[in-house]
Amino acid sequence: MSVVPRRSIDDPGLADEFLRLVGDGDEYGAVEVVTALLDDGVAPQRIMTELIAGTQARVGELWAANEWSVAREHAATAISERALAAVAARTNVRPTRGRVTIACVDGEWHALPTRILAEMLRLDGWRVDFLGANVPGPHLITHLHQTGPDVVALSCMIATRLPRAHAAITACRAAGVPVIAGGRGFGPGGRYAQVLGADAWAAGAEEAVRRLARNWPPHGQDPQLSAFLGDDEYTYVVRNRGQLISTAMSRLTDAYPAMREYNQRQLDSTAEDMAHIVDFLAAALYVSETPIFTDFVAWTNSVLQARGVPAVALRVGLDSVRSQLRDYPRASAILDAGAAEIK
Ligand code: B12
Repeated sequence: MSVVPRRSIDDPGLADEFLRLVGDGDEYGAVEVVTALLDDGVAPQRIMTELIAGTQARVGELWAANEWSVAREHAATAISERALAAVAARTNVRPTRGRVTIACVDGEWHALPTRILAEMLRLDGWRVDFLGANVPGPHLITHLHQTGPDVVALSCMIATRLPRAHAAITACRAAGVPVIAGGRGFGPGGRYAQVLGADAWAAGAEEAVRRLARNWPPHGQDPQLSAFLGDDEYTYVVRNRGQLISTAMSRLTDAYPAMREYNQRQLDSTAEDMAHIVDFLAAALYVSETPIFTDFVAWTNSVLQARGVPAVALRVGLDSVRSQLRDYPRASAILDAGAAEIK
């Protein structure tokens, strides 16, 4: 009789093996690993939060360090999704708790973290309506009216989506459904979630499971509800987004002559970076939190440096937006704080 070695999630080398499988596009291999772990009695929750989520974080680091291409990251994520689906297919828990709607805010494409959350809540006995990526606010509200959930779990992984998250949170609460927020877009410790009026925040799926199992809905102090936090500076930046980006692009070409040699792909990605500068600035103005912008600049600086782009290019990019916003003191101060991040 052959003895198949038992697999433990704590095996040294397992995380590297799984990373290699997703990085090589080995879908069957990745599914075999998670299936073998389930066969050996490893809790599905641990496979999802430790192995799959942990691997995705490493995928992100490899992409940011320019070691993996965007295509390799996309392929790896698709395989992680497949492995997650294989784990979910092996579990079957009858709902014993309430009903939860899970959605990514408008313009938010990071669906995998919410998929993990969905499976974790299902395993804890929730009936889950998983709406996935990029859910426009009005459609979310229609869904709530049709299904009557006890809670909405709203994800925002990128801070640029915070104004939309605020609109969604406000609309859900106005429809009488409390909101738990999550995702790194809500900032360290979820501090922006509180500013935007969410009823609760959780750092990850495990914490969300615990949070929703106890004392839900929350009976704490009602956070202040306001439909809109933007001021005239925020409104100006959002209304003139296209103009700010295109003017910045032409000023950038004058100030940074190396750009004249750029091919179309390089020009496109520079335009994308300029768009991010404007969008993160708008989010920082909306929430009145400079760190939203400074964290983004520090992160962009490291990503660009990993790709051999000199720091001066980002500095010039910030200047070319700032010179258009001289009459806007809050925006200028945020841009200055961003520039100070570029070492
Ligand atoms: C895969 C991926 C993508 C894929 C997503 C595909 C998909 N189907 O999900 C695609 C290609 C679409 C993508 C696009 C972008 N991405 Co991306 N992406 C990632 C990556 C590599 C993995 C994401 C993931 O699955 N993580 C695994 C999960 C499980 O990790 P987690 O965050 O710990 O998840 C927990 C919590 O977030 C929490 N949670 C999440 N939502 C909610 C909701 C509730 C209610 C609760 C309670 C909890 C909760 O629970 C989760 C489970 O425990 C991350 C890197 C990373 N470290 O995460 C970057 C990352 C998130 N992306 C990033 C960026 C910048 C982008 C882009 C802007 C890139 C670009 N230049 O276009 C775009 C933005 C698209 C958009 N508007 O949404 C940055 C964000 C940095 C920042 N400044 O905030 C990251 C961190 C990469 C990096 N290392 O820098 N991305």
